[in-house]
Amino acid sequence: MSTELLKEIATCIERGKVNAASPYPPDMKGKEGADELVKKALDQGIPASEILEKALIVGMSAIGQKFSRNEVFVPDVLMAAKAMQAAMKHLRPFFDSGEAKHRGTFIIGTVQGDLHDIGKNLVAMVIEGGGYKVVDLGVDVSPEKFVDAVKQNPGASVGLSALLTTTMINMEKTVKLVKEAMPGTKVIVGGAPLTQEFADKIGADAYSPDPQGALEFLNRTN
Ligand code: B1M
Repeated sequence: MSTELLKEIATCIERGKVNAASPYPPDMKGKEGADELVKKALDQGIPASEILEKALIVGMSAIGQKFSRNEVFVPDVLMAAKAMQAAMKHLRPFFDSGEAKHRGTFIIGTVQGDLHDIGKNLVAMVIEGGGYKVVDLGVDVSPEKFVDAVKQNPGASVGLSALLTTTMINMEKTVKLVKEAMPGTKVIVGGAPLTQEFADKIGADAYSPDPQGALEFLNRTN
């Protein structure tokens, strides 16, 4: 019974079915969505961590992998993220109170001078859907602000996003200062102009061209 409900929630996340009122996707019109089903699961006594692990992560991972394979596109991931936010609204209190545990903490931001945040937000949502606490520092984030966040969240991993060839060079200073302030901190970088070669050159621990790769890196290192 609970397995069926968790499967249904995973499908809602993957397909971007937010709630019963949402007409999207058309073939699920009129059916309950992530919002109602997660509440139902909690009312049935299913622990928040189990709902996260066996439903939200499953759904987000499925859409993330399809996005990596170019089988779905940005709007599909945005709808999945919307469904996930509706689900997380019910689960977040359990994580905030410490009753349920995150897999780790991920600090993310778009680097100094850069205002592009669509890709960064997608990465943040997939990582949150992967069971991590996400500290989103926003856009135009200075190296010092990343360092402060790392000091406030010991053990966290850091993600840097850049969309401009003129701002990707700001990543190098951020990687250097973060690693000086908190040696051992894992830093992953991404964004359209980046390459593995560039990531290696600036001393980042990893590069990913997409959100799923960033999540897989965190799962390997946390
Ligand atoms: Co700008 N812009 N833009 N822009 N913009 C680009 C990036 C550009 C390629 C357009 C072009 O000229 N063809 C060009 C950069 C050229 C270059 O540097 N080589 C450019 C420019 C020049 C500029 C301005 C300088 C324009 C001007 O004012 N003269 C200016 C700069 C402002 C600033 O940042 N200081 C500017 C402004 C803007 C808007 C504000 C209008 C808007 C941003 C709105 C916003 O983000 N809220 C904007 C947009 C929308 C774009 C394009 C059209 C789309 C970017 C986007 O959102 N893509 C872009 C052209 C293009 O890409 N076609 C362009 C969709 C998004 C899902 O993809 O961000 O790549 P992306 O993220 C991907 C991956 O890269 C990866 O995962 C995501 C999902 O797959 N990823 C990570 C991203 N971060 C990651 C981190 C990870 C892992 C993976 O780990 C931590």
